[in-house]
Amino acid sequence: MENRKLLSGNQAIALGAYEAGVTVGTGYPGTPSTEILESLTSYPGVYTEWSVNEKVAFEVAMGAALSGARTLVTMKHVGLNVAADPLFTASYTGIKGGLVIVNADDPDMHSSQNEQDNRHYAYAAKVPMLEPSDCQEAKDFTLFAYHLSETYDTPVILRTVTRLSHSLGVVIPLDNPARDKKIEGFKRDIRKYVMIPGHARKRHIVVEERMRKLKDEVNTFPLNRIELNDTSIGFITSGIPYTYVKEVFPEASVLKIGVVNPLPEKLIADFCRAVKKVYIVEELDPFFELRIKALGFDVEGKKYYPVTGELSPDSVRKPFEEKPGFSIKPREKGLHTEIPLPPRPPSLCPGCPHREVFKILKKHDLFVTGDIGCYTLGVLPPFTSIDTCVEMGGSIGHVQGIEIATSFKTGTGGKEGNSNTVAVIGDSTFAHSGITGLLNAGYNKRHSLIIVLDNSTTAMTGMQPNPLSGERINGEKTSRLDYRKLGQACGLDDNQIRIVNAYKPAEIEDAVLTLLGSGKLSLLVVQGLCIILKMRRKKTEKNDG
Ligand SMILES: Cc1ncc(C[n+]2csc(CCOP(=O)(O)OP(=O)(O)O)c2C)c(N)n1
Repeated sequence: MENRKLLSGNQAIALGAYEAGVTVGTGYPGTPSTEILESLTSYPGVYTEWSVNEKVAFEVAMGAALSGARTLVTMKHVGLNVAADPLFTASYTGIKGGLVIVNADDPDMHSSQNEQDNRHYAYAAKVPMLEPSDCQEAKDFTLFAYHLSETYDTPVILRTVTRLSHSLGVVIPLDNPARDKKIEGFKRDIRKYVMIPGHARKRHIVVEERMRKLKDEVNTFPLNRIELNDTSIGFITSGIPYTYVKEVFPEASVLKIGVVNPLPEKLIADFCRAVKKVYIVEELDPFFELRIKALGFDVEGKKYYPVTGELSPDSVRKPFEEKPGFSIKPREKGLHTEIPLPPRPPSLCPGCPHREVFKILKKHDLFVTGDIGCYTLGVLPPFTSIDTCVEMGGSIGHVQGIEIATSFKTGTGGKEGNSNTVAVIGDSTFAHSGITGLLNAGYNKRHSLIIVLDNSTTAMTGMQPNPLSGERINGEKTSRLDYRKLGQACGLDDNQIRIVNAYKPAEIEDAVLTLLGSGKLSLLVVQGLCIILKMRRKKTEKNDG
């Protein structure tokens, strides 16, 4: 009893990683995954870092894994797009120390720009993917993921979703976790680690053999299980939807899938033969449904359930409410459902230092290619001054494309700038993937104005430090990126780089108009500490003093 803990899904994953003997944890913040690495940082004997982006996080974790350390790398679903390049080839090289990637999907887009279903990545990259349903499983599956990773010499993806990452549940920790893995250090093995075509062709065969072997053995893994009850109706499901199915149909038969890739085909066949009518309950894409239909089974799923948004006990119940012919009925609605909450639309904080910039951009009716962060909220009234927002770092590429196309419209064929469009990006996003855009602009002789709204933190995801903060994940002091040197190194003239105080609107306005009017590639950095961080620091100082 005493040993029980109440943990979020994210904290449970961190505990699982600690119990598995992880010594290196990397990641880039992103809701709903952020708290995993923050939690792992509190354990002794573990190195953690916020890397500058997910690709680098993956690479650092992979280097450590190839040296024999057990490693964890965390990111949100769109982060895996950034890290996909190393992921696909890490599947070929294999790992040495266990390498587990936590990928947090966000059905219903609570705080994301899209709703992609990352189960497709596991299939495409040919790596195993596990999906827990509750906090205890989040920990247990993490432990199992390391076993799988080292047994099969492969990276393993652990998929969570917002509902699991952020829900609280009881978790029983191990009494004496064996954190005794010896780290051998890196050993040369060029046929395995240097993926020139001659080596990679052979490694691809290894990958296919590994997946074939796993495909057989996965049928016996305890993570997949048949719960045979009433055989008139059965559900194949996984993750959070499993809990909805159990709540609504406690008497139905269920195949709970814990290993999403590769699928336990024998178990699926056994289940489909044992149960009269099988429904697939899965959020987002018909990932299971298409594969199970391809096995020749007449199952139904997306006929009743949407490919957008989250499911809920109510939405799982709905198609069955008036469906006759089954010996079991959905359980009555509980009291807890459908509590209407008042809408809480987001807005820029009242004291945000960067409100002034948006006022100026609006006043001069400029087009603004935007990026992802708190400042995206500049799209909303009263500012309404963001015109694009697609992905992290995108603003700097978009402004260049607009400049090029516009110059064709005006007849200068890419030779001249565009005086009415600017890019706006935050400091963490600039470090993540904006710098390469700036380098591209310098190299390709562009003329745009790029504005970095620097608040010294990654505010949107909860104040994680970044290369513009001067501190690391554990509070340790470190270097801070020098915008001026960077701008010069990317080909900007020194007088095209201005760094101004966010609380001096006249200076900001002058800089915007002068730099834009110069028709040359320019960098304007507007600096003002995030108001929430400022207040937090004041509070800590007060408490300390
Ligand atoms: C590829 C990717 N990784 C992570 C995220 C999550 N995320 C959204 S905004 C943001 C960074 C915001 O920080 P910053 O650019 O400094 O702007 P601020 O919120 O501080 O204004 C992050 C990490 C994302 N949307 N996409």
